[in-house]
Amino acid sequence: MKLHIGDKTIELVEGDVTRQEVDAIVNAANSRLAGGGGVDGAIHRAGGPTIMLETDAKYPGGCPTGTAVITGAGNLPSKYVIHTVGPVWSGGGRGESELLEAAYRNSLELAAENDCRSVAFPSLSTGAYRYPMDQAARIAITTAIDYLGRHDLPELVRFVLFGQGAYGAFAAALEEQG
Ligand code: AR6
Repeated sequence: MKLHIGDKTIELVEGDVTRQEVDAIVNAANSRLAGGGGVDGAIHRAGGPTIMLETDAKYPGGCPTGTAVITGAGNLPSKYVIHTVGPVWSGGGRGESELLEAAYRNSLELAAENDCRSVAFPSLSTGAYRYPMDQAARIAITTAIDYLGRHDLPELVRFVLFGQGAYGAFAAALEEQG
């Protein structure tokens, strides 16, 4: 499923973010950049040890929730991995929506600064961090639409959703906005 915004595109696919041939893929990391399960585990497994060596060397202080950092992509087909940290869901009253929006926005900004034309995101915060999928999908889609409408890069944002539930939530959010 696709939405065109001028000459920009938002695309939804079901699949594995580590397999995407785009300029940058986004990692759903933790604030210590310590690696973990879910997308983070898959990226470090498929990309190899150079990614963690680079985060350790360049970002020893980690990456606070809502911010993003960039590294090379090791053995992955993309050029870069953008590591961002979404919020842990704790009921919605602790600034979770603003932090999730910031994680998407700062990742898009970092992609643009690094001349990335195409970026693939997983659904941030909706696994181990338990953010409700429907609400997270709406934030992801509205933030991407807003960003693409106001900037030259990236030109393509692809959301790579794991399973039909995630795909359905993002498709509903895209239809709501499209
Ligand atoms: N491709 C696309 N989506 C995936 C993939 C994949 N290969 N693997 C899982 N998902 P999570 P979070 C989906 O837990 O909630 C880690 O341990 C998954 O179904 O990866 O932001 C980190 O180190 C879910 O919908 O990220 C952190 O400690 C979504 O991606 C913590 O988990 C995000 O799930 C971050 O938690």
